[in-house]
Amino acid sequence: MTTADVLPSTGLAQRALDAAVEHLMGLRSPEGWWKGELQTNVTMDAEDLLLREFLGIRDEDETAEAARWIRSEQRPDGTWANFHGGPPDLSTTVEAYVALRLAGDPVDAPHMLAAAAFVRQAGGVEAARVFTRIWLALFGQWRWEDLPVLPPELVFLPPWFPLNVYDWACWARQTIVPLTVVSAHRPVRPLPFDLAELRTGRRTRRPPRPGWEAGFAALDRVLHRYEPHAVKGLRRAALRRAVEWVVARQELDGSWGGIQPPWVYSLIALNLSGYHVGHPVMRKGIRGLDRFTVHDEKGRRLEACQSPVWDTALAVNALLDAGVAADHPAVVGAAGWLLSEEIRGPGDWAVRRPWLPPGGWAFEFDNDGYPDVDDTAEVIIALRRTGHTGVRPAIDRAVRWMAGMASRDGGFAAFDADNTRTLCTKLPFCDFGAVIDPPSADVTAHVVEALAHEGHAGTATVRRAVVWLLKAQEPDGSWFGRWGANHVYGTGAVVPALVAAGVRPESRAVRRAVAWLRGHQNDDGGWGEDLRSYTDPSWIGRGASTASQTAWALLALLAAREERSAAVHKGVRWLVEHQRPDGTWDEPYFTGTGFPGDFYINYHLYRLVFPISALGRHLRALGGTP
Ligand code: R01
Repeated sequence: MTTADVLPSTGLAQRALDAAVEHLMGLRSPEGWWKGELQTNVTMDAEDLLLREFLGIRDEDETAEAARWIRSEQRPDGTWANFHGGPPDLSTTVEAYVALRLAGDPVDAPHMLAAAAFVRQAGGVEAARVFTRIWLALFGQWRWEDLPVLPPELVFLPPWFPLNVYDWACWARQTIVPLTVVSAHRPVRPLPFDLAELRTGRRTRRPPRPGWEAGFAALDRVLHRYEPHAVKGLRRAALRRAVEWVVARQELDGSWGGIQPPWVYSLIALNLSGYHVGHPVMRKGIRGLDRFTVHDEKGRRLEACQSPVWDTALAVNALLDAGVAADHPAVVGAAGWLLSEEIRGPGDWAVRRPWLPPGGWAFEFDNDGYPDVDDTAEVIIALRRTGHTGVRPAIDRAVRWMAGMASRDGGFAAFDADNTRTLCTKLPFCDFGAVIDPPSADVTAHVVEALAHEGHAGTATVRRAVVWLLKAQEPDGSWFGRWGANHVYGTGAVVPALVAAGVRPESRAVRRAVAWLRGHQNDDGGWGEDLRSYTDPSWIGRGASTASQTAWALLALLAAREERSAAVHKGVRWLVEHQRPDGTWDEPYFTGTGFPGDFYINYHLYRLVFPISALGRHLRALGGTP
């Protein structure tokens, strides 16, 4: 087959690009930012109802709307998954079922019988994750005695002591501190019904592995015996300190960390600590949830988090890749808005980097205590490319902050430096999600790309990061994707970064990556990687083609100077042929990763911004426009 056989005329690619750009322009907010929905799973919606029930503020209309959404996500077998097309998830199904019971769905309705049957067959609530059983304990449906102990005295451990709160990833830290308060109170606010139909009476959890896990299991038994006798003065002081820690971290929008788990557990912890629902802190927290609520024809649902800074940076980069002029009002408006979002104050990151002046950007509208390296890198790239005057001081502060966030091994993580204490992962409490924030290839790649654009390719920071990336390359030539699915995302991030830093497209590392991408292109010309690849290696690089993953593969191949290859032309053709008449793409599959194995995200803008970047760079490489 010759290249000409698979070459979609550049005219078709250009038309697809123009339509996509027009669609993206139409999604711009009046303030200049972009924000696509951040879709996750129904635990968000179930827990929202449970939170409101616990606080005594649950509203029947809200409940009915949330229940409508939850029912619409149930599959024919009665189960719920954590991502589109995913396997049934026990904990998610338990939580969705409890929420529907709260909404009044009868236990003998077919959809409820099917859900309960699956729960029992999968081991019952006894086998559900710790978070799910905490929700049940709040309502007297699980014994607090049968949950791992998490003492609030944790907040007294100094930052050098193992398992102190700064050893935890920021998202876990902000979740755990309020939960220590909640579990010290052991509250029970009964439900008007029982959940006997979800129990098996069996203990099905795997016994702790010898070593740390077994040690912690023994420690947990000791703590359980200590709990009723907790030294009163110490316990009171610990609770006071934990509550102060939580209150000090509420954001302007009422959230905690801009993410749902710390938010709901902080509201519960404060309520148990004497904060009435009418207290200003509580009111702001509860009202803030409204801004994270989406209403449409399928009902009412909550975003786990919001991504305006991330989406705006990606949108600006996409528009510039498409050849939109830097003085276009959309680019000017976005740059101005991004500048207004710069973080100038301290945050928890300073515990590990106390000498480092602040700077950078967070992912959300309001998460001023938690700028992240990934967003900072993408915003630096976007602002620099606008060439606007006035962006320089913010970029300079961001570059200094970001470079200072290198971990000891030379790689970069999302929120903290040297957050690598694997001991945290061994606690019986930690059966869900990532609880530490070690360096990853995708974040390190974004930093390398940003610093290379800034002319820092020769600095020790970038050289060490490049070495880190080269060492992290998998034997098959790909890179693991921590925050996007999966090796296609990692490889799509690393190859452009290496080339930007001066690694030659002909180098062995880049050639091996190109070979991996070629070897995993689908017959239809696209790329896709199923989220099951995180738990089952046979899925690595395999899955139904999606627009965002096809674009990531193309971005790597284009950086590797493969613009005239059959692989690129077939990939471009996939994008052209699968575009909707309105200029965007359908993408039911989730391609974003919150926590490998446990928590996934469908970023609704990914299907649009990444194809725009890929088509734009493709056309530029072929020497047409722009
Ligand atoms: C969660 C949870 O809901 C959640 C929500 C969002 C994130 C973290 C970082 C970034 C930024 C984006 C989203 N970038 C590093 C990535 C860019 C692509 C993480 C988690 C669920 C359960 C628990 C998130 Br426990 C805690 C949080």
